Amino acid sequence: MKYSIITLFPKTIQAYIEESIIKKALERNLIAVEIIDLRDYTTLAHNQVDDYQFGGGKGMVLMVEPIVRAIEAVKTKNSWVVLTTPQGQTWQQTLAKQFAKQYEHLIIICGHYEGFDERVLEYVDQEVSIGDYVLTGGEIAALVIVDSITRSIPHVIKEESFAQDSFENNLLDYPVYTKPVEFRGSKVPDVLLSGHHANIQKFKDEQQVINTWKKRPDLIDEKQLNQYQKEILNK
Ligand code: 6GU
Repeated sequence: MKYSIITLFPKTIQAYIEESIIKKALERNLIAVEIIDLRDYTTLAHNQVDDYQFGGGKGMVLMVEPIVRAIEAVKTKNSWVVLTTPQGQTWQQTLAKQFAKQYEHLIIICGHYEGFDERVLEYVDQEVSIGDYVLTGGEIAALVIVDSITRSIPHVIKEESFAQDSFENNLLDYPVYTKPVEFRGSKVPDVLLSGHHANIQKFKDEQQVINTWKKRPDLIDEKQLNQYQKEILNK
C-alpha cells in the first residue's frame, strides 16, 4: 500500500510515521508514504492556501485549486482519494481491513480550519470521519487511518495478534497479564498459570464475551450468539 498524504503540517505526519510499527513496515517495503505539503501547490503569493468564505461566515476556508493540483500531482489510475472531515463515513475496523485488501494507492487529504471549498468533493472518492467530535485538523485522522490500515496488511504484525484483536467477530479482546503474578494483592487468574491449553482457550473465549457485554453491549447482537456464549451470559 502506498499512502500519499496531502497536509499543511508535513512534520506532524513525518514524526509519527518515523516511529514504531509504521516505521518497520516502511523499512520492509510493506508500505510507502509520500507526504505532500499543500503549500507547494498554490500559485498565489505568500504560499496562500485559504481565504475568507463567500457569503460571510467565521473562519478561513481551504481553497479548491491547491488541493486539486496536489491530488493531480500524485494521482494514478489506481488511486483512491479520501478526504478527512467530520462529515464523512465513520471509520471502523471493517473499513480498515477492506482498504488494506482493496487499494494499492490511497491519497488522503487532511482538511483544516473551518473547512474546504465544497468543490473539492468533485475530486474525492470518499469522505471519512474518525468519530463524532471535531478536530482542528485532519492530520490525526489521517494517521488513524494509515495506522489502522497498515496493521491489517499481511506481515506487518504477527497473524496471531491479529486474529484475537478487538472487533474481530464483533467482540472485544480478552484481558491479558504479565509479571508479577501478584501486584498489591491483585492476582493473575489461576487458569492462565495452569499450563492447561484447553482451559486457557476456554477462559479467553469466555472473557471476550463477558468483556464485550460489560463494556460495549452495543456490539452484541443476541440473535447472533451461539449456545455456549448465551450460557456464559445466562441468556
Ligand atoms: Cl476526519 N477531521 C476533522 N477535522 N475532524 C474530525 C474528523 C476528521 N473526524 C472526526 N472529527
